[in-house]
Amino acid sequence: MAEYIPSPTEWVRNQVELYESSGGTEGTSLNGLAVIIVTNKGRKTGAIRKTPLMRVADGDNYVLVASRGGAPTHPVWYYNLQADPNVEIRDGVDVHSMKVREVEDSAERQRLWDIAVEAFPPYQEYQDKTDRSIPVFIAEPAG
Ligand code: F42
Repeated sequence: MAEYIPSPTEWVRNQVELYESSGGTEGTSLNGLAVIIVTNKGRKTGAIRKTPLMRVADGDNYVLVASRGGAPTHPVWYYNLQADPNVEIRDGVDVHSMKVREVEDSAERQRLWDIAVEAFPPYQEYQDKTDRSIPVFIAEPAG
């Protein structure tokens, strides 16, 4: 069983800890907006990594936005998902096995981007402040 390595960012690590230790009944939001936790595999360490993201649902799918607050570089979990698309998504008390793919088609990306900005308007501000094209993944049930 791979080991879990917590985020080095304290507020993130603390949110994961509260969310998971409460079985998804606490720590499930940020500024009143729903948060999910994406469990992914470290592409270098093979470790279990847990990444909270804003909850953006598209039917049974989730839209994962690698915004990192509009930083000039991608969050490193982006590379984890590229290396291993098999993730678990905790959405409140529910945990789903899912498979992610980066959205390349521009029409699909625009549709999903609009849904994401509707759910969390700051995404647009983040995109406006960086030349980096913020990657969008769609997570679909692993079937
Ligand atoms: N981040 C977003 O990008 N989008 C969101 O919608 C979002 C919402 C959100 C809500 C609540 C919350 O608490 C946090 C939220 N975040 C959101 C922040 C998000 O959870 C991440 O903290 C942030 O995106 C940065 O991701 P990161 O993967 O770059 O984190 C860094 C700080 C990190 O964990 N670095 C580790 C370290 O030791 O420096 C390494 C992590 C890692 O995965 N290492 C890989 C491995 O093998 O283990 C190697 C990765 C590589 O290739 O280098």
